[in-house]
Amino acid sequence: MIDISNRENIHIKDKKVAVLGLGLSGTSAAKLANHMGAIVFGSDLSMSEDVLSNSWELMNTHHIATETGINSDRIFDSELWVVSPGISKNSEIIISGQNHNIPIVSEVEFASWFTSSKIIAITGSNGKTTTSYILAKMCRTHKVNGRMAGNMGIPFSDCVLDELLNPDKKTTYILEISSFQMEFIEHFCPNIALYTNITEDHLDRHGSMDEYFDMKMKMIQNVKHENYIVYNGKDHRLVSAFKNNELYRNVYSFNSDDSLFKIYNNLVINKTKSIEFKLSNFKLPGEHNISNFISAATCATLLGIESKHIINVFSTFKSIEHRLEHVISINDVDYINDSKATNINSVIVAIKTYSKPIILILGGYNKGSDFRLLLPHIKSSCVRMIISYGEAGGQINTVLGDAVRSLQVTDLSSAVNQAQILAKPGEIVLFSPGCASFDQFKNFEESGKFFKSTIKDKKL
Ligand code: UMA
Ligand code: ADP
Repeated sequence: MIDISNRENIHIKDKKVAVLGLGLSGTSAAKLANHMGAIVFGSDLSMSEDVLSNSWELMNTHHIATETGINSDRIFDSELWVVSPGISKNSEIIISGQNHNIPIVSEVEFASWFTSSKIIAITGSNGKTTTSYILAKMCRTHKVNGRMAGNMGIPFSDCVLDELLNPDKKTTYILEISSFQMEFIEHFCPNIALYTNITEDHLDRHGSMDEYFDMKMKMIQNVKHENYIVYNGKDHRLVSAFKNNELYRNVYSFNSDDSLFKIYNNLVINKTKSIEFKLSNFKLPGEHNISNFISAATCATLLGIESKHIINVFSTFKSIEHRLEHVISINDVDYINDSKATNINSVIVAIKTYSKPIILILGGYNKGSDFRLLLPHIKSSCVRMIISYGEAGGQINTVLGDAVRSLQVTDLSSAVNQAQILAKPGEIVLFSPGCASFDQFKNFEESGKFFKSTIKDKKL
């Protein structure tokens, strides 16, 4: 077996490395392992078009052996497993790997062995992608080359391989980290770890909030005194984890009294007063996005990024697709695509953002969330009607149906149809599903694109 106990002493050259899962992460990890001289074997249970095409590329372009539609015994003839985030630590295959005493690491852990560039790791239940984009933009200066990677869709292994081929001393990784990616961490140690918030999500995989929180905390299991932790001072779980905790030395909160950035008189101001920025000048809607700007600016300040760059990003950063994205206005009805709102908290912040009457489209595949948590927020918001659809449609209708007018339909197409019929001038149709989209779509991008094209088609 490969000895992975000492990061400086890990050698994979000529060692047998199996990569489990040949989606985005697995394919990239296999290429990185191959580049490092390992004897790589890729294995994926599926025979989907994407997997077959990845497997073909690995075999034909990189001469890496793969198998699809099966995990054969060959994976046990390995000295290390690199696993994709989609494979749970509780799955049968992982348990058998552990029974064979095979060292198992996540793709992010694996990639981190081959770079010494700075890593800013961003996690939380919401705001990871938005904050990563904002921070990456702040980190594009003549001194720093901010590179985004991770859960937003760019495997870390891809970027590390690229860095090995094209070294650049200015590289700083802005890594979006999910709880799935932290299940098998050994040495991963970000220079700055940012926690946006922790609310209910992925309970179908993690089973309980405690387990989900523990996975998020694994991101800092190796931090040293010189590393920084930045956390949301309004999030009670994070406050109790970090406030006055002697385990961690360089801890900064945002959204609290002792933060580097404060909101005063409708301005965002930093401690040294080199930044004073009007809240009304931010181009992203919603209080939660101000929090995203401030948390990114806190990390940028700790990295030594000049104030002028931070201000420049404050004033120019526009929306990201699928997050409170204004699609179109038809007959004075605004259509908003928020398909990335796949948990309850993101729906709460979405409905708080608008002061016009809202027709809210909710539904899809429930990841174990409790829709009752939405009730008080629906009651105090401008939501005048809920249209629910998909696998979770019935559950949503039962839980929220008494609080507000509601209608249950089968699929997203019917939900959009009904919303278009029922919306009056001056109202908003908000697609903020609060669920995953897997029951009818491949992912949130596909459901968001479907929502947008359905509305635009109807306009013609
Ligand atoms: N597989 C097996 N055996 C199993 C389970 C899965 O072979 O027991 C195979 C599947 O057949 C599939 C492959 O593993 O072919 C998929 O691996 P994967 O699900 O890890 O998908 P990747 O394409 O590698 O994408 C992963 C992240 N996916 C998940 O966490 C589920 C992507 O996050 C991420 O963008 C990508 O790595 C690059 O880093 C997606 C996601 O949904 C967007 N993340 C969750 C979220 O944001 O809520 C956490
Ligand atoms: P993530 O990558 O954590 O899923 P995104 O930035 O992609 O986060 O946003 C996902 C959803 O959460 C969107 O609907 C967005 O409007 C909402 N959101 C963004 N930032 C925050 C935040 N700080 N707190 C709560 N919700 C947020």
